[in-house]
Amino acid sequence: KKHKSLLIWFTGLSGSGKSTIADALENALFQREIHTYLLDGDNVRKGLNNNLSFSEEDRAENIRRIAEVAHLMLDAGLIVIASFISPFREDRENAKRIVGYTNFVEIFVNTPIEECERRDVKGLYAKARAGEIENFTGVNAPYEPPMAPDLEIDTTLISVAEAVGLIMKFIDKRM
Ligand code: GGZ
Repeated sequence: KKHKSLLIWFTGLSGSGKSTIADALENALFQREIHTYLLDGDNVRKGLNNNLSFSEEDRAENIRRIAEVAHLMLDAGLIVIASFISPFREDRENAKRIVGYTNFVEIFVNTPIEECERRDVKGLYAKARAGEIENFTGVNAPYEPPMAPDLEIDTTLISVAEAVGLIMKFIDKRM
């Protein structure tokens, strides 16, 4: 069945679980034979945006380019999933403007920083606390939470499967 293109945008701290949920969501959509593309740090910061740092200016440019690429993918009829810390409200608003407000779904993965830091999958929080990483979000760089996200998920309270269920229910109404 025909569906509307959407950009499903995950924002939250490093280690919050954004990419885990984004991966599971992509699988759920694949099961329904919906064509998706997942944009994340692994495929964007290593390629298109490999000249960008984590300064405020470069994060703004990171998000701007991602939104422009997503806009092209929406033209192609895809459901685009984006998983980026995207800590600045202004940058997220810019992304919404670029793709069109009605095409944008904002999901705030609001896992407490204590839990993100406890997980520390890549050891980055420890390095940041030791002063070895500058501008690390949540440690020595800010995170501005969304004021009115479409959905808010705390991975200490619900499972990945439950999170995907909530998102599927929400986007069903928007597709
Ligand atoms: C935040 C950093 C930093 C700094 C490297 N601050 O857990 P990860 O490793 O895999 O996810 C983080 C990723 C964040 O890139 P984004 O493109 O999502 O950031 S933004 O939207 O703010 O532009 C982390 C790693 O890159 N990383 N240095 N200083 N995260």
